[in-house]
Amino acid sequence: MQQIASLQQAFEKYLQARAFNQEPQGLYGPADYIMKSTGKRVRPVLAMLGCQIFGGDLEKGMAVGLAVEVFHNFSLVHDDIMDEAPLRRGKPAVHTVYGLNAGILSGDVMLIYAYKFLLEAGKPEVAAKLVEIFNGVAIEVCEGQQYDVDFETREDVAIPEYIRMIELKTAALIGGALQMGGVAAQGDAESVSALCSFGRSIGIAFQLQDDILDTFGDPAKFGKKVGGDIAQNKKTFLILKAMQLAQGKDRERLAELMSSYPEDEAGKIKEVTALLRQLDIPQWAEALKAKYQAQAYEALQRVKGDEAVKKVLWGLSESLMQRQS
Ligand code: GRG
Repeated sequence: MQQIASLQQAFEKYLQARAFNQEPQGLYGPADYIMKSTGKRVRPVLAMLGCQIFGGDLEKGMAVGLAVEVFHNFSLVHDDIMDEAPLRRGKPAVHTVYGLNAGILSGDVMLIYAYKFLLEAGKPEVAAKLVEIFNGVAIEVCEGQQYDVDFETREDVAIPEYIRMIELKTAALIGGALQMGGVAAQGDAESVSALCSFGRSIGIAFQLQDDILDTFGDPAKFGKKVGGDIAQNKKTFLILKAMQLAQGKDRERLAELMSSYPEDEAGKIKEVTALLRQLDIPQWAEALKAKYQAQAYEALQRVKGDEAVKKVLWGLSESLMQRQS
């Protein structure tokens, strides 16, 4: 999609002029490493489109986008530490290269820079509103992360609880990127709120796709270890639905595997994945994604803004639902 590629390029240029090639290297090196690894830049593009829908200046959308992308990358650094994940975006994770302490401190400074960049996105009254939204989102992301951790050792997680968790952990920031782009452009409150709802629904579907890729993705494309969620006993939708559908011995075996850390991790991943396929879990996950995609479409219809930009946004959301990385 040409429009998206040119927004990504504009953002890369904007980013290069700002973050994080500076001293001391021990602090900024890891931040520079993660920011330069090739993410999809979904959130900055959403912030830019959220701004453009209301006729806002692209520069403001990029400022919001930079804050959001730095925050997102900070959260990835800390998430990989917490999950002991070795890979991110097809490369060794920050803590693998630089160590734990560097990952923690670099992540911390990135969070502070996210605020610094956000304050540059508008005049003081707009910046104050942006910070207020950003604080709400950051708190939600922290809460979602904690639920995610809690769920690893719980055996009674219900699907609506899981959906709420991913809304906090992932969708809040996707909705927030669009909302803050809209606020930077001083869009009308009702439409900005509908845009945020659109982003939240897309964000839930986006995380469901992430869950699908984590188990069924192509290791060469995904950029993270495939099967990581299973290894870690994450109670994703895939597992929760399988626990609902499985019967008898299969159900017992699934529960046993998803509450243990056997030495043969690869064997566990293989066995759980086969059980999920047998229960048609990929189709169930696709159907749930489609439900949130439909909710998103309904919310986008309520946004009063540039129809051409709305079309681009819809195209982007459709391509994200099919993504392989
Ligand atoms: C908010 C203070 C504070 C702390 C953060 C570590 C943590 C608490 C939260 C983790 C949140 C997290 C990592 C959620 C996962 C979101 C997700 C789906 C990431 C993958 O996003 P993509 O596919 O990644 O957009 P790229 O690599 O393209 O940027």
